Amino acid sequence: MHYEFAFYQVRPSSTPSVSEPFEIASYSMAEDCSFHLDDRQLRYYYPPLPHSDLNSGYPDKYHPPKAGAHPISKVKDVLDKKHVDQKAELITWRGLITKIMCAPLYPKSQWELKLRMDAESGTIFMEEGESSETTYENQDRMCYWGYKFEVISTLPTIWDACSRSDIEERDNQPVIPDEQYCSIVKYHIGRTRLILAGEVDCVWDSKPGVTPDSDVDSKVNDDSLKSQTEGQQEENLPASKRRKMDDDNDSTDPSPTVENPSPHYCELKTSKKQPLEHVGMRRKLLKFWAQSYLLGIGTIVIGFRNDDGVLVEIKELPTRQIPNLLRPYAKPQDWTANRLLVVLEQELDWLKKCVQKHPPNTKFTLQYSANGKLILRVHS
Ligand code: UBG
Ligand code: MG
Ligand code: MG
Repeated sequence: MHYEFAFYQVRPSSTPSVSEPFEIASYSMAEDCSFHLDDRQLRYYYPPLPHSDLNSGYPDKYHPPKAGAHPISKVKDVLDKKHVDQKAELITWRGLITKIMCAPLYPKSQWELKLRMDAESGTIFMEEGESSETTYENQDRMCYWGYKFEVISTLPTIWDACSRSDIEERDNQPVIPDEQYCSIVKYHIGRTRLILAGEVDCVWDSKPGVTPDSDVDSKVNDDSLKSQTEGQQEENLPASKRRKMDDDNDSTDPSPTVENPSPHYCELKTSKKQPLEHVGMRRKLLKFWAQSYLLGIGTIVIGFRNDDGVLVEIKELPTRQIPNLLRPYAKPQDWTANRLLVVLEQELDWLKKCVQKHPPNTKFTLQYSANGKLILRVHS
């Protein structure tokens, strides 16, 4: 049995109401793939040297990603450990909602996601299914360029607290994509209440509530999810972090009294520079916008490179400006930010309606395979 959602059948509609994504928790993942309930992997933006060569250190200093797609149960574990309220209709990775939202932009792509509704909470969990990502020529090196840009554009703490070598030796640092800092946000898109988790490359200025001292403390304390009990974890945390966890204990909804860090975050991207008249460039910028918009990230920094992987320009853009930037170039048939949001609202409504027709814990796969349709397959 299956259900279909066709993009060409999406009814024109006004842009859905979307609340501000509010961070309810954050965590770090270390190179050994252990999860930590702190900000040890949080990085700070500081522009790289102009004309940096993104090939530098390849392959000697490259530790290629080995974690694989992360199960969504990791996010549930973090929220459980932090005693954060998990009331939501859908809990998933930000990257998967980006995939669903941007599917009409990439009619030739193919992917598969797995869904299941939890019997107790009624929440739908969605995670990566069978990967059918096709590889392309030079892919490993081009992925490296992206990761390398992140290393040469960030610092381990705010600039004031950095040593001269922290700043000047960035080009000699190893490139370890499995080290990640992740933010978990809660908000609604149209009629759907979501919790999304995603990787955040760095903060643009500073993260509210994190001082250089508390940052250093958290790097010393090891409150790994893997190796410690919850009580031990809280004891090990610096006072500033314990207070934050107590706040989380009490929260049923994001607290309006704590400043939301999300708008302070910054996404780093690399791209070959092409004019905005070029449809591929407009599509890419729209995908950059969607990925950051979904996690409430305030700024996107794009390192434009030439064909040889040398930076030619760095562009710092407020996320919300990207749709305006694209507007003068849009052709009538183009998908726009607003149209993608309309599609996403209806996709989410459709998904919820279909899943709720079946008993909890029924397994589903959501497939996209180059036919302008999403297909939700029901497995008994
Ligand atoms: P997205 O999709 O918004 O991407 C955010 C960032 O996650 C990207 O930054 C990449 O740095 C990383 N990422 C996304 N997709 C992949 C990928 N296919 N391979 C490697 N990195 C990726 N994360 C790891 O840390 N190590 C892995 O080995 C790894 N393998 C993955 C394999 C597959 C098939 C998929 C679908 C994802 C994989 N991921 C891996 C990503 C994680 O499962 C998870 O999605 C991520 O931790 C955070 O989720 P989102 O932020 O929602 O992911 O966009 O600047 O290139 P950038
Ligand atoms: Mg990244
Ligand atoms: Mg990035």
